[in-house]
Amino acid sequence: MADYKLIYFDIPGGRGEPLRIALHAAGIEYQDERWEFPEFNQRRGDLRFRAVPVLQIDGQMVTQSNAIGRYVAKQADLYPEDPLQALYCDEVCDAVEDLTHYVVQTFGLKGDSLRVAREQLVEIRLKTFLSGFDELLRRGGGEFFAGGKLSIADLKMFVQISSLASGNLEHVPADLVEQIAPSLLSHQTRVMESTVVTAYREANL
Ligand SMILES: N[C@@H](CCC(=O)N[C@@H](CS)C(=O)NCC(=O)O)C(=O)O
Repeated sequence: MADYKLIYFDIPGGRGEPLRIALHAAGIEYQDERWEFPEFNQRRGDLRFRAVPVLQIDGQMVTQSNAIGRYVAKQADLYPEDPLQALYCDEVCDAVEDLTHYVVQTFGLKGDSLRVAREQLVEIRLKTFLSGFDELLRRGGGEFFAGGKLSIADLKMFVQISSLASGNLEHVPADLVEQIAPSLLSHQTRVMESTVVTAYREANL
C-alpha cells in the first residue's frame, strides 16, 4: 500500500474531519499529522496553496478537500457509482465547501465587525444554504444525499451541521438549523450513529 499522510489542523471538524472518517472507513492506514495554528503559520509556505488539508501519497502532495474526499470515498464505498448520483454527491460537497468559505471569512473579526458579518452571514448565506441543503436531502430520498446510502456528502454535511448547531459560532443562533431545516438535524444524528462514524470514533478515543 502507498504511504499516506494527511495534514490538517488538530480539530475534530472543518475540511479535514470528513477525510479522516473516510480514510478510516476505507481501511487506509495513514499518518494523521495535526498542526497547531502557530505551526501552520510557520509551515504553510511549504504547502502548494498555503492551505490545508493536504494529502501526501508516497510523498507527493495533493490538495483540495473535495478532490481528496472523492478519491478516498471511492475506496470506502462512500461514493456513488451511478453518474447521476455521483453528480448529486458532488453538488452537496461543493455547496458545503462554498458555505465553509463564507463562514471562514468571518473568522478573526471582533466586536461590532464580527456581529455585523455574522448577522449578514445568517441572513444572506446560512438561511439560503440550509434551505438548499434541505431541498437536496429531499431529492436524495430524505435519509441520505445520494445513492440511497451514506456517502462522502453525508460526512461533509454532518461535520458542517455539527459545527453550525454547536452554538460555538458567536452571533449564529444555535437553533438556526432547527428553525430553517430540522431535517438536517435528523440527518446529523443518522450519520453520527452510522457504523462508519461510530467505528471511526471508537478507533480515535
Ligand atoms: N479549496 C480548498 C480550501 C482550503 C482552505 O481554505 N483551507 C483552510 C483551512 S480549512 C486554510 O488552510 N486556510 C488558510 C488560508 O487559506 O489562509 C480545499 O477545499 O481544500
